[in-house]
Amino acid sequence: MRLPIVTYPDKRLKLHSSEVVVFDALLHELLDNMYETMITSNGIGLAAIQVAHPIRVLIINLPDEEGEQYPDDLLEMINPKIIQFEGSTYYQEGCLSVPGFYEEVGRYERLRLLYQDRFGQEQILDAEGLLSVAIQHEMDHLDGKLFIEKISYARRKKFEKEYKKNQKSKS
Ligand code: QAP
Ligand code: CO
Repeated sequence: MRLPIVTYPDKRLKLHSSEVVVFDALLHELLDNMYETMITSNGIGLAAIQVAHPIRVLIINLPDEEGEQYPDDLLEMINPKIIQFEGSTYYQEGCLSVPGFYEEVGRYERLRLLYQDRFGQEQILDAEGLLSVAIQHEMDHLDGKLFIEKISYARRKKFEKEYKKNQKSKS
């Protein structure tokens, strides 16, 4: 089932998401619904809070070199924690909760993280490049942060003006 996406400036996006302690069929259903929602919205990453569930769950499905997304490449991360990071990188980010806006954001280049899979099993992962960027973007959602809060003041003001203008022309 496709779920409605919570969009900026909805205050729910500022919520701190809670740790997941129960890894049951309801969690699996949420993960499956998040996947359908992300794919049908042309997304590559989604956090549970973006579909109104304030729990520490995120999914990422990066396209391959040909730009194709495969379900086999889906990463489901529950209660992720960064245990090591190094370097820095800039990437033009977007977000399903801030449709139509893209901006350069600074991130760590490489990460090592711990997380749990849908069955509660502990996993360890080394990530770099786009995967590292996507993980940091989605993990920020778990702490109520959006990528637009990481851009410069001048760009943020420009964003707010343009975004409000677009909202008006839609309604
Ligand atoms: C987060 O972003 C991310 O504005 C995922 O009209 C950001 O899936 C991962 C999207 C940067 C890696 C690097 C945005 C779709 C999707 C839009 C997304 C839009 C339609 C964004
Ligand atoms: Co986002």
